[in-house]
Amino acid sequence: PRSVRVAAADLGAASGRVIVGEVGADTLELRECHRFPNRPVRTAGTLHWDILALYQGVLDGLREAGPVDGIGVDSWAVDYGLLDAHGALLGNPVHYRDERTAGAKDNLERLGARELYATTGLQFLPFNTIHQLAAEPRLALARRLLLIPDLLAYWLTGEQGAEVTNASTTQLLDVRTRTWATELIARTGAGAALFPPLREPGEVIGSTQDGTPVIAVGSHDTASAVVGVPAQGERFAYISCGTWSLVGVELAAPVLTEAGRAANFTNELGVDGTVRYLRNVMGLWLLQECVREWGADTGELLRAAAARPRGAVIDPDDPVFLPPGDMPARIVAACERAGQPVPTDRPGIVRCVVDSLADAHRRAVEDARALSGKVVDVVHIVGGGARNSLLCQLTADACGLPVVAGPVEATAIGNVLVQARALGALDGDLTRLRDLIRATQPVTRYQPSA
Ligand code: LRH
Repeated sequence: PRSVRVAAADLGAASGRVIVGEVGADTLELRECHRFPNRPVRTAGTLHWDILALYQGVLDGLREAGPVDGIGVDSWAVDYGLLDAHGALLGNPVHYRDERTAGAKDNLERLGARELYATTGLQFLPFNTIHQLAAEPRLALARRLLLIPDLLAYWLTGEQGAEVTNASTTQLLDVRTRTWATELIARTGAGAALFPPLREPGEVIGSTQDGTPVIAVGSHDTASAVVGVPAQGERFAYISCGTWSLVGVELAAPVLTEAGRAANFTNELGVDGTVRYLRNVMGLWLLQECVREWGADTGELLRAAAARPRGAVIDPDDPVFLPPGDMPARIVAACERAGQPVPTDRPGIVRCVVDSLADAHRRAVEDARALSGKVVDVVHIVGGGARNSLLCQLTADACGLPVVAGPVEATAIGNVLVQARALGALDGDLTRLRDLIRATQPVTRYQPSA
């Protein structure tokens, strides 16, 4: 097997990056070429993604990367661009945190919550694509819907398609067959032709103008992050911890039980035919929004919070925390509503956020074990949250399990490795890819304190 050099474009809710990975049979080296902010823009009351700025950021990063053997794109899930009959974009993609999905619960009841779960296996989140489409004024003008990474791949190659791991987050996919749920799509009023042919990670999408192949990866960032978990064996849970904490286990087949639906557990599709059985926990969004409001330094806040005792604990998954803005005040109000001691300063609020997240991590890990029957001996934390030593230690304590933290760039690593395998630099299954990550990337271990 030869070694390859590939570029991973990874767009998160807070920032985007292009990372070059050099991969051989026993080597994995990463270099960040470019990082750029992702700043949503509100116009005429609607919150949008600045998609052209993000695409420009990807192009700048690819230029910086120089010649590569492949390019892979991943991003956050559920959001999309609509194209007209000429393939032109119909307006800026709307942000999943926009309030247009206020009627999502009604839409869920209209479609039948149980039936929807039986087909799609997806937890209720108000911003699932299926609910966004119910509030989509441009639908009648649209000929194609492309999810964000598919839209960027289309601009790079001219080819339209839907990568399956991300398509599974639309709630319009049949989780058992990994194909579009055509009957369900018909019931939403959207035409079947809106949805392009599906592709699996590892397929070549097309090539850029200069002839570089663009390769489908787990284009849902969380799918790539789970590939990037440096686990040994099967008995692990993962927390992909960034703006969201995605907490769950990897399974060979979906779990479509009523208990799982009631616990709001989701069956998202993973790379190599796997299922990501997980729950969305609100994640570092709570902290990011406090930091944005205060204009403060995250590291200093966390050090100050670590010196405080455990105080107020709230439910971080309360939908009141979903929209942007005014986060410290909303956290204080939640403490009051819950009859908790009310934090009076910034370190107190941060401590409350971190304790609340650690508890939510524990609930999700316990539910994942109980609902799937999977044995869990260790919890892996990957993504930006792996840097947050207070959160990692409190999660180990809450779960009563060792936590292995890192890599921070697990998503880009998953993206890089799926490309490298498709190009022939590696062979084997996810275990083989994870062995390589374990052999090359440092991690930090946290033991639960008694
Ligand atoms: C994390 C993520 C998550 C989705 C959310 C919309 O970036 O992709 O898995 O639920 O964004």
